[in-house]
Amino acid sequence: MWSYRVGFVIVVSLPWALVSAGPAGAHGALEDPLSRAAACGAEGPGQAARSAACRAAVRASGGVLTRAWDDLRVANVAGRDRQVIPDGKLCSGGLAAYRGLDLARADWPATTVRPGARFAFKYRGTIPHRGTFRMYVTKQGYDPREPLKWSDLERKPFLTATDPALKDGSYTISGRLPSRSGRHLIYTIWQNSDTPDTYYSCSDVVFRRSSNAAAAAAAVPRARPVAASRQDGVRRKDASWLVGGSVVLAGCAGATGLLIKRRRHRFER
Ligand SMILES: [Cu+2]
Repeated sequence: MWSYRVGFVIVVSLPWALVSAGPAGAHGALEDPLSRAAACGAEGPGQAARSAACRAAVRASGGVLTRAWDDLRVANVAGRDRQVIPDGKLCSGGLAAYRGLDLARADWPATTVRPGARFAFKYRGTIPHRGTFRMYVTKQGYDPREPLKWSDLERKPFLTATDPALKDGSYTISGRLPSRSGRHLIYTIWQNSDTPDTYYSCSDVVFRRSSNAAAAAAAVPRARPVAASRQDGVRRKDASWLVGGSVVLAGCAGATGLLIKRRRHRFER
């Protein structure tokens, strides 16, 4: 009977342990077109993460940006983004821990895209939520060397999606890119409906008409590196725990951790 109970505890708590083996407090960011946070975070594509812009951003922000690139969220905004998030701080959501993302520079890792083309936007969901995505583009004449202001963005989103499907760990939002030329910024707002949080993402893009766009885009690795590495990270940790032989301990700790995390996630701030 006793061993039956132990077995039950292991079976029930192991999946929880796997979930909580992932990084604490993690939720998402735009990965295609690559956002600044996803580029510069611990799991960003190497070339982008090593860029001068990312190094400067990490220096300015401290460790949080690297560790928690997918946790850029502000509670209780409830659609009042323009009132709550100050001009010049759009990319950090006004959060000091992410201030490096606001650096006004023209060399952020950028994804080359074709104006007006169909595009499958991918938003990595490290912890799934319900909610609405709104994507804005900068007006023609945008200057990346100036701090980003609300007035730099078009008033209306060029694309919105509510509860898009989560596939292979990413929300895919199919739509059409706006018509622009040169370097621009796509600003993504993800307003949750199942938490009080709103997430903010800045993606640098270069609109180019020529079909050489694909070659130029290769300068920045696309979605896969971000998407794959987190999964792998979780599995590796999980395996080492098993090898370590502390399955029961891990299960119980995991279950407790998940409960605590769930509570924190729902009620913090
Ligand atoms: Cu979350």
